[in-house]
Amino acid sequence: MYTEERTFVAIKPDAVKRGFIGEIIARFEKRGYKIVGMKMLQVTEELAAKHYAEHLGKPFYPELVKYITSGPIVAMVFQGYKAVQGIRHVLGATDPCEADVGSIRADYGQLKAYNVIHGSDSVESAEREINLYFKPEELCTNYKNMMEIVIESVN
Ligand code: IDP
Ligand code: MG
Repeated sequence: MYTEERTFVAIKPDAVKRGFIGEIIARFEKRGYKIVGMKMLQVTEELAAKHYAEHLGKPFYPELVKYITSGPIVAMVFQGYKAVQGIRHVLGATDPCEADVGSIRADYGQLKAYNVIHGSDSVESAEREINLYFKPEELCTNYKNMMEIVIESVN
């Protein structure tokens, strides 16, 4: 009845350096998404090239690779009902100037080139990105989060 999806989210290096890891994760937790994977890592140029392969050749590509490799990121997998679409909405539009007020990119960002956070744009992209950043054994589903408990309690 409630079909759950998984999506990949990365807190980008600018937000890590500015000290917003906790605030950003709290927004997803409050909404009820279940964290099934989380780690801090330094993205290599090789990993950046795989992650952003669709943008190779675009004018902003060199700056994008420089940005995502400029310091550690926090990589996460969230699970929940319509998680891909719902999390993209919490992120806001790619350009913080166009993002809805209250979204992460609007609240923490200013420039399209340094837009704070990444989230998968489809279920297919999510699967590809999760597999790029996580091994299957790094994903934990063997606990219930508050949203699952709420849904169970009313069914
Ligand atoms: P998305 O992150 O909202 O899915 P994409 O179009 O997939 O947006 O672009 C990937 C990332 O590349 C963006 O999050 C942003 O960091 C960067 N980017 C996209 N378009 C531009 C641009 O026009 N100038 C500079 N950076 C850009
Ligand atoms: Mg994208």
